[in-house]
Amino acid sequence: DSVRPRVASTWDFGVGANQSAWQALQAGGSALDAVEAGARWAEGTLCNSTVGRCGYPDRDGVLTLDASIMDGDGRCGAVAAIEDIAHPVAVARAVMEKTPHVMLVGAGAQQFALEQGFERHSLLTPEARAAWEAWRKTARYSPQINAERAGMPAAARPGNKQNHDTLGILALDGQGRMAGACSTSGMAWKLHGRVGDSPIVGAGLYVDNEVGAATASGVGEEMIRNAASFLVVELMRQGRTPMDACREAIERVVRKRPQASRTLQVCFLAMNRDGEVGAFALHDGFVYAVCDAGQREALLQARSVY
Ligand code: SD4
Repeated sequence: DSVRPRVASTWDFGVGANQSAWQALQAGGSALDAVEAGARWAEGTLCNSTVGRCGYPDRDGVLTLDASIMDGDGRCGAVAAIEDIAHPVAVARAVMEKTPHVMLVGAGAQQFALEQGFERHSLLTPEARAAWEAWRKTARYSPQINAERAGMPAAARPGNKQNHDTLGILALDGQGRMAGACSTSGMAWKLHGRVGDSPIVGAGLYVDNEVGAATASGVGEEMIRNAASFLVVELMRQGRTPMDACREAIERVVRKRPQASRTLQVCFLAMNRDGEVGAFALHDGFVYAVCDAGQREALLQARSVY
């Protein structure tokens, strides 16, 4: 039987990411090419304060980006806290394919990107800088992802009331190969040097062709604490459906930190090797996009604990 290709991405902008990924598949690309194309689209197109060039900066006004990419054979690459490079997911892929390493960070990641021919651009937009300056007036350092970000009320951002927008994308291609990618500017006003879950294999992303793939969005510290995307894949390995695996991982987050879980968001998206997609979130409001030959723009609401 030939496999039915499918792509799934986090949040409402996942529809656009899926379309780019789908085009890559249709052009003969692999699942890996597809997730890179989807993440590149998000990095290059979105102006949403948490992915790529329009991301909000850290506490010191510096925009630092995290990204990872992984395929179903366990090949993976990541960059963390990289500055002034527009496509961190592509650098992550270069780390995977052109170095013996898995992750490069900060100045070293940027140096590698420049050596690979990526261009250096200042990515901080005037809007992001203005938001940072507004935040600095109070400079309350408690980056709660469910709170409206300074200067941007949730109501101004329809369809995304939870207000955190890491792109996580998963793909299955016609040969049955799986891949995933993540790209984010992390949490606004984070401490300089803070790294979230998105570039950490097993936390923000995990892919295993034998089982399936998972990715996450929300407060990355919780994903790291729980090796969460790995956990979701392992739960699928034990026979859970993608949704049940995501739900159980969310329950694990709650059990570990019941108090904190009331005020922060955690969301998982998973796909098994048959292309079945599921999701679950801690709080209401997580949406995800699914694309296959039959449906190109499906946007689904994840169930949640609260
Ligand atoms: C992080 N998981 O860096 C990311 C945050 C996120 O939109 O989802 N932001 O913790």
